[in-house]
Amino acid sequence: MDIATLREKHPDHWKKACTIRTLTLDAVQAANSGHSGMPMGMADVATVLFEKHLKFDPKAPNWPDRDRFILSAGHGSMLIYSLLYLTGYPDITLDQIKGFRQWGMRTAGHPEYGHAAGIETTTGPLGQGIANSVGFAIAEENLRARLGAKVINHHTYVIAGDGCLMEGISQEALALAGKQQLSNLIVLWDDNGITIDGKVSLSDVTDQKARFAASGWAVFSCDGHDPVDIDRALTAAKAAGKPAMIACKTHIALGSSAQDTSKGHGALTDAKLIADTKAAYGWTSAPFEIPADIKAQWEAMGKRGAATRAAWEASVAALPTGKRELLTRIFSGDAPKGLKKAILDVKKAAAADKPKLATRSASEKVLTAVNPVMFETIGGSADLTGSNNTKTPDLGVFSPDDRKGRYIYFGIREHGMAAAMNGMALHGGVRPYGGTFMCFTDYARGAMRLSALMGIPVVYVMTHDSIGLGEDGPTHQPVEHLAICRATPNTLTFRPADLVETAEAWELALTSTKTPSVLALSRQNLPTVRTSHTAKNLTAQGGYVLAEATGKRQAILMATGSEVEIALKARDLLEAQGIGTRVVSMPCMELFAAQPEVYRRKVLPAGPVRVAVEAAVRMPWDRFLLGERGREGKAGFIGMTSFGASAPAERLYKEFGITAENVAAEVKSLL
Ligand SMILES: Cc1ncc(C[n+]2csc(CCOP(=O)(O)OP(=O)(O)O)c2C)c(N)n1
Ligand SMILES: [Mg+2]
Repeated sequence: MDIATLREKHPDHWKKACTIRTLTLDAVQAANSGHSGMPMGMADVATVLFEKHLKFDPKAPNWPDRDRFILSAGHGSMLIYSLLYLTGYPDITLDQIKGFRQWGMRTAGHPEYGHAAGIETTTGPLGQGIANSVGFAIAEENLRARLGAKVINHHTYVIAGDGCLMEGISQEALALAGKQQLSNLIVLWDDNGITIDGKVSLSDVTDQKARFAASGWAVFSCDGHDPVDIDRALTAAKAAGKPAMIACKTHIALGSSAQDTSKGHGALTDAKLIADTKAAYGWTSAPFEIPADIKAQWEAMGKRGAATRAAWEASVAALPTGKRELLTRIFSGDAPKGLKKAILDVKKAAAADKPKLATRSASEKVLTAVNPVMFETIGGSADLTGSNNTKTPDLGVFSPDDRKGRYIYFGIREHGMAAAMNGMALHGGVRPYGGTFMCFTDYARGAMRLSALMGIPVVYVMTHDSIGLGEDGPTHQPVEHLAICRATPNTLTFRPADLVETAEAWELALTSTKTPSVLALSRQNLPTVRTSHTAKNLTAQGGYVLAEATGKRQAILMATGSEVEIALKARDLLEAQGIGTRVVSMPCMELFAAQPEVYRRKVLPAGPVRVAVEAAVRMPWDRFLLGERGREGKAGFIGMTSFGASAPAERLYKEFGITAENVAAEVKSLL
């Protein structure tokens, strides 16, 4: 539908949609950067969605049963900022719009979770939002089944662009959603045929509608500027009984001289272009000004959900106390009372039985104890369930036949799994964990980085954490992955040495509220090194003295995970030669670095030779070898300097020199 027809046939709608367009033009011009074209193109779709379909209440932006609105095409951030401002979300004021993209403002270049209520997830890296949405929809389905439709029953709406659909992660996400028949998930595709380099056809001939249909979706189309047609498609999509995709045919940068070109994708700042565009809209207000009657219509939209929300609150108030308290607790992120005891019991039994166990199996033991007492855990794996040991007997399997199931077969989709877990954590009420091989953190990295940036407590169960996995060879043996995880801000990377440390790491991961955790777990069996029980969680200190030197302390060995055993053996060798040697277990460098100086000094005093041993690259260790009172001439590292190789683990440790003998020799050469 062209502008003249729209203005004539739907004058009220037109004015509302143009508020988004003109606010976008004004904010981008003021910031002298940003993306004008996408909000200008999708303004009609967004207006109809908020006016007729979205269940929301700006006065209670975190209402658990609200519909979720996800702007996967995050570059069009002015679309969501306009919507939040216009409908009355308190965090986004007109000053925030005027301060678009400036220091300290909530209106960042791309929408950031935590900046303003109403922003459900951080988007900008294309494809992430649509992949998050699958997790949102899974959480909704699961909680609806387990808590009842009076408590949880809402939709997840996504606006995604050509870029989101081109990204590989979109295929992982939509295949998972199609299999799971997530009928409350609706994707609105901004089908404008344009990306940054030019026409989509420069690089893509995919029939997107056929692709979605092939993956189990219902597919619809609409004229993305005609409010009646948009409403019709949304109504049909909601009734589809499957996840639904609506191809919304739109014009990028509608009404400007840049319309339908890649120039329209970015910042339209030229004064004449903006004036001409506003003239084409019939818009006469000053920059950032909205005629009172139009603003009133937007505010009325913002009030539409208040009664529904009040009714929801009444039905929650009428729940039995236990269920109401459960609902409050799971959405608060607080761990249940039973967790502490479950962990303590595992630790106590481990110290007594001293099992020889791979830490991936240790992790399974912990989960077997924890899942029955944690309503909110949802586990899964990217087709490595038997290797990652993530499935425990009581979970059931989430599927269209069993919505109460708490285990998800994610398929071979590491990136999609990680992004879906982000979505689940953001939805709230569930606490996701999921596994793959440590080496394939690379495949999940885009979403893992966003867990950290958003500050959400997703747990990554990464098994087969070194050359110790053996015969699968260097394609599967991580060497640089611990370094990358440790280099990522706001990420806790745990590499526990035995069942006790694994239980402690899980306790920390499951009580974290703002930080994701990576558990790096061994394939191979490891002895119990924490043989005397302590109620205190020593892993919470990040590093601690596991074995003290007898006599004068001349050396400190630091190690994690499977190499703690090697460090302890090296200590025996050194002590036998009269060289007093302390062993520090360092299951979490980030937590150790966060300890007070007095504690760190106690664990790593100046003076003794320091040798770190870890079957991975040296990089993260320099902080504790050279820093923290260390000295270059007295510091050594035993680990990997190359990729691994295919052979039994024992042989690999020998060939790559990660042995107790070599650790002892390194100490002696430094003394
Ligand atoms: C993963 C990722 N790669 C590249 C970019 C840079 N980028 C931002 S928008 C964009 C083009 C997206 O095209 P489309 O989704 O069609 O948006 P439109 O131009 O229609 O607004 C690109 C390449 C990005 N944000 N994320
Ligand atoms: Mg496009």
